Amino acid sequence: MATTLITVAPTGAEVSKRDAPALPVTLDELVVAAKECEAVGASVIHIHIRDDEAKPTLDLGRLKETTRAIREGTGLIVQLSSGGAVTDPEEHRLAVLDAAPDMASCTMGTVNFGDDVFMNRWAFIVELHTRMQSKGIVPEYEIFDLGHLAALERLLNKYGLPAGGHVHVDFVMGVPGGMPGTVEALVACKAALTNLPEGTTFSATGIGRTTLPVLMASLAAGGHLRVGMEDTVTYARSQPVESNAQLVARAASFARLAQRPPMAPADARRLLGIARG
Ligand code: KMH
Ligand code: ZN
Repeated sequence: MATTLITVAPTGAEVSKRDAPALPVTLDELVVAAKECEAVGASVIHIHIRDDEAKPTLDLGRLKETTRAIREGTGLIVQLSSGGAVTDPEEHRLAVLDAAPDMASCTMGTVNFGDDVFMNRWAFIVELHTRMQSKGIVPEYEIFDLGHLAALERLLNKYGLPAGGHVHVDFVMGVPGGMPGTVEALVACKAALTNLPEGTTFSATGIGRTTLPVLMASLAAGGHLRVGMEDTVTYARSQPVESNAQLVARAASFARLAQRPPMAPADARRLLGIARG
């Protein structure tokens, strides 16, 4: 039976603990959230970490400690964010790879990001992709706009397949400045995958109120899912998210209804080409 890869993005770099008290910001909170999310159907965790003041950080020591703790406490695939916060310099974002995660995100182009700019120059993308190839880290290519898929085609044609040989992309939809979180945009992205290697898989996430339409559209289109408090802190109108597991459990229920139940981490490793068992 076909299954659904569910990625949880529990923290992100933008939401503040004050605005969302359930946001996991300490290592202990993150490990608890990871265990709860694994229990209800997640197989990948997309990680941003915070410092002692709950501000986003790319501190390498903390990233290594976090990677170790999630591996000790769960069977989840550890995907570190190389995107960080919009203020993070490129060298710090590249250094994330030195924490030796199973996966790292790799955003395929610059995008307006609310009032900010999330900068991803071509030369930076190439550096990230080729360093991941040499370190055996599997990328998840983050697609904020249709043109990012054309950039990915160019990247793979010029620099070859990623570590593990499998291409997996994540459509991040509904960011103010990126593509909208609509069925039409998702269908356009899916159509553009025909220019990428055969077998390319996709997941999708909708920011804020686009969470549910994007989730349902992705399932209907044969895609996988990403959910979490990085992307939405509202479960329903006037109802704050209680935990990341609440969002994963809802995604898993939709996936079961679609006859594509959650994928086990071991199957996700095989699909994504991750060597570590
Ligand atoms: N926080 C955003 C600026 C990623 O994790 O790779 C970038 C982001 C993408 O979240
Ligand atoms: Zn992220």
